[in-house]
Amino acid sequence: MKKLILLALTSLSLTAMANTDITHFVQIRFTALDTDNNGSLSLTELRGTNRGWMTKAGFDEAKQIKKTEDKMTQLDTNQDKQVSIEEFSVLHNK
Ligand SMILES: [Ca+2]
Ligand SMILES: [Ca+2]
Repeated sequence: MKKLILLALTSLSLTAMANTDITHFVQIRFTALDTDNNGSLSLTELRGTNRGWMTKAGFDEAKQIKKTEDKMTQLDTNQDKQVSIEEFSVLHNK
């Protein structure tokens, strides 16, 4: 019985987490990618987000770089060649 309550509580708090704070999730993800901790993502740092699935998809090096540059252009709304957390969060707010 105790175990059941605990389980119910756990799933409740998980649901709450998923609903409340996308921003928190973005923050964690952003910080993980921002390897030089300057508060924005460079093309190289952004490439880290894409390398995994692109390699899996069988894209070669040149195609991966091109795709990452496209992504950068798409996200970098103020065109300073850096993706800020605000720009990055657009990805997760769709
Ligand atoms: Ca950075
Ligand atoms: Ca920017």
